[in-house]
Amino acid sequence: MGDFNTELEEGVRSKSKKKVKEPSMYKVLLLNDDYTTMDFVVEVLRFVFHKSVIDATQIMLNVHRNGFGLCGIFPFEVAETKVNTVEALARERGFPLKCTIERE
Ligand code: TYC
Repeated sequence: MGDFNTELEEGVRSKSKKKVKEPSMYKVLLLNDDYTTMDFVVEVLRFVFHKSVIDATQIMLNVHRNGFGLCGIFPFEVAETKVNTVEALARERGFPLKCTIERE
């Protein structure tokens, strides 16, 4: 029964459909500091956020000039994992680089 759209199920499905919400999405923002190197920030944007060199450089400069910049928008757990990965990589290299999560 499950996958077939019988008349009986259709009623049930349309009623329950309204309750199913898309997961909330979260922005991952990178924060500026005076110590992390520009090269390291570009590497992080390339490897953690899969940005091209051109996009990664643009985002890094945006953060450097404006204090913060958008790396991407993800479901909460993905956003949280990316923040943890960025901060762990930065710690390993002795950089104070920080990210935050903001609900979209
Ligand atoms: N402001 C840093 C510097 O001048 C570069 C930098 C850019 C640091 C972006 C963090 O998220 C950042 N070396």
